Amino acid sequence: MFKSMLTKLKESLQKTKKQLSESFSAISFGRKIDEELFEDIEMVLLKADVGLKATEEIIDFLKEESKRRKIKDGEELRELLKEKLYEILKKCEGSLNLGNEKPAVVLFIGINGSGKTTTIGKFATQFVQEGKSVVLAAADTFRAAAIDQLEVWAERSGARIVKHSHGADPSAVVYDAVNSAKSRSDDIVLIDTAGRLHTKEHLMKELQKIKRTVKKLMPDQPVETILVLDGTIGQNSINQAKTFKEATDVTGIVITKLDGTAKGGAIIPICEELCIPIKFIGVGEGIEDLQPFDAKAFVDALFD
Ligand SMILES: Nc1nc2c(ncn2[C@@H]2O[C@H](COP(=O)(O)OP(=O)(O)OP(=O)(O)O)[C@@H](O)[C@H]2O)c(=O)[nH]1
Ligand SMILES: [Mg+2]
Repeated sequence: MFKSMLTKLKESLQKTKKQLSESFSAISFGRKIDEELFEDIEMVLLKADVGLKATEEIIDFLKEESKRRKIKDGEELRELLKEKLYEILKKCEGSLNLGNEKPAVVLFIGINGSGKTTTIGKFATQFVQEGKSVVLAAADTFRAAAIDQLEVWAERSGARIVKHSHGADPSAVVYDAVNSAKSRSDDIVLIDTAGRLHTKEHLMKELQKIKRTVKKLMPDQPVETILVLDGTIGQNSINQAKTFKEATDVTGIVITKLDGTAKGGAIIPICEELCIPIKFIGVGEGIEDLQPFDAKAFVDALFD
C-alpha cells in the first residue's frame, strides 16, 4: 500500500482508534492481569462496537494466551489484542471478481444513503485511470435526482453512462448497459441501484431480476454483487446485511464512511458474522478515498 494511502487510512480511523485501542491502553496499562482487568477490557470492546460474540472470542483468546505466554501486564496484552484482530480480519480480505469475459459486471446494493453511488464514482475513476473503459448503468430509476447524480460521476471519471428516464424498469437499463458494453467490448459495467430497505420484499425481488437479466446476456460471467454498508451505523449493519444475503448472493462488502465515525470497530463482527469478503473501504468523500481492504494496514492504523 502507498504511504499516502496509509496516512489517509490512519487519519480516517482516528475516532475508532480513540474508542478502541486508546481506551484499551488507558484501562490496561500499568495494571496486573486479573479477572477484573478482563471485565474492563470487555466493556471497552463492547463500547467500541466489536459486538458480543467477537468480544467473547477475543477475551477468551486474551485469557488463554496471556496465561500460556506468561504475560504479566497490560502493555503486553495490547500486542495480543492486535494479533487477534489481525487474525480475524485477515480472513475477510478479498479482491473484486471481474470474471474472464468482457465486460465485468459489478452490481452495487444497499440501503438508502449507504454510499453506493459515491462508491461507484470512486471505482469508475480508478478503473478509468487504469486505462479501462467503464460503463455506468443508471438503474436507480426510483429517486428523481439519482440519474443526474450518476451523470456527474460519469463526467468526472470519464465513464460512459447508460440511462433511461425516471421511473423506468431498472432491469431494462441493466439490459441496455450490459448489451452495449458487450458489443463495444467495454471492460466494466458498474450498476447503480436504488437504496432499499432490506425489509421490503418486492425491492429485494427486483435485485434478483436485475441479476437474471445480466445472466441472460452473460451466462458464464460472475455478477460481482457488492453490498455497501454505512460504517457510521456500526453493528446495526449486520442484520441489514444478513437480510440482503438471504435475498441474493452477496459476493463482497464495501464499508463506507469509516472517516468521521467512532464505530469502525464494527468491522470485526461484520467480518466474523457475515463471512463475506470485505473488499474495499470508504475513507472520505473524495474520488481517491476508496481503498482495498488490507487487514494488516487496518490493524496497524488502529494501534500505531
Ligand atoms: N465521509 C464520507 N462520506 C461518504 C463516503 N461514501 C459516501 N459518502 C457520503 O454519503 C452520502 C450518501 O452517498 P450516496 O453515494 O449518495 O449514497 P447512496 O447509497 O447512493 O444513496 P441512495 O441512492 O439515496 O440510496 C453522500 O453525501 C456521500 O458524499 C465515505 O467514504 N466517507
Ligand atoms: Mg445512490
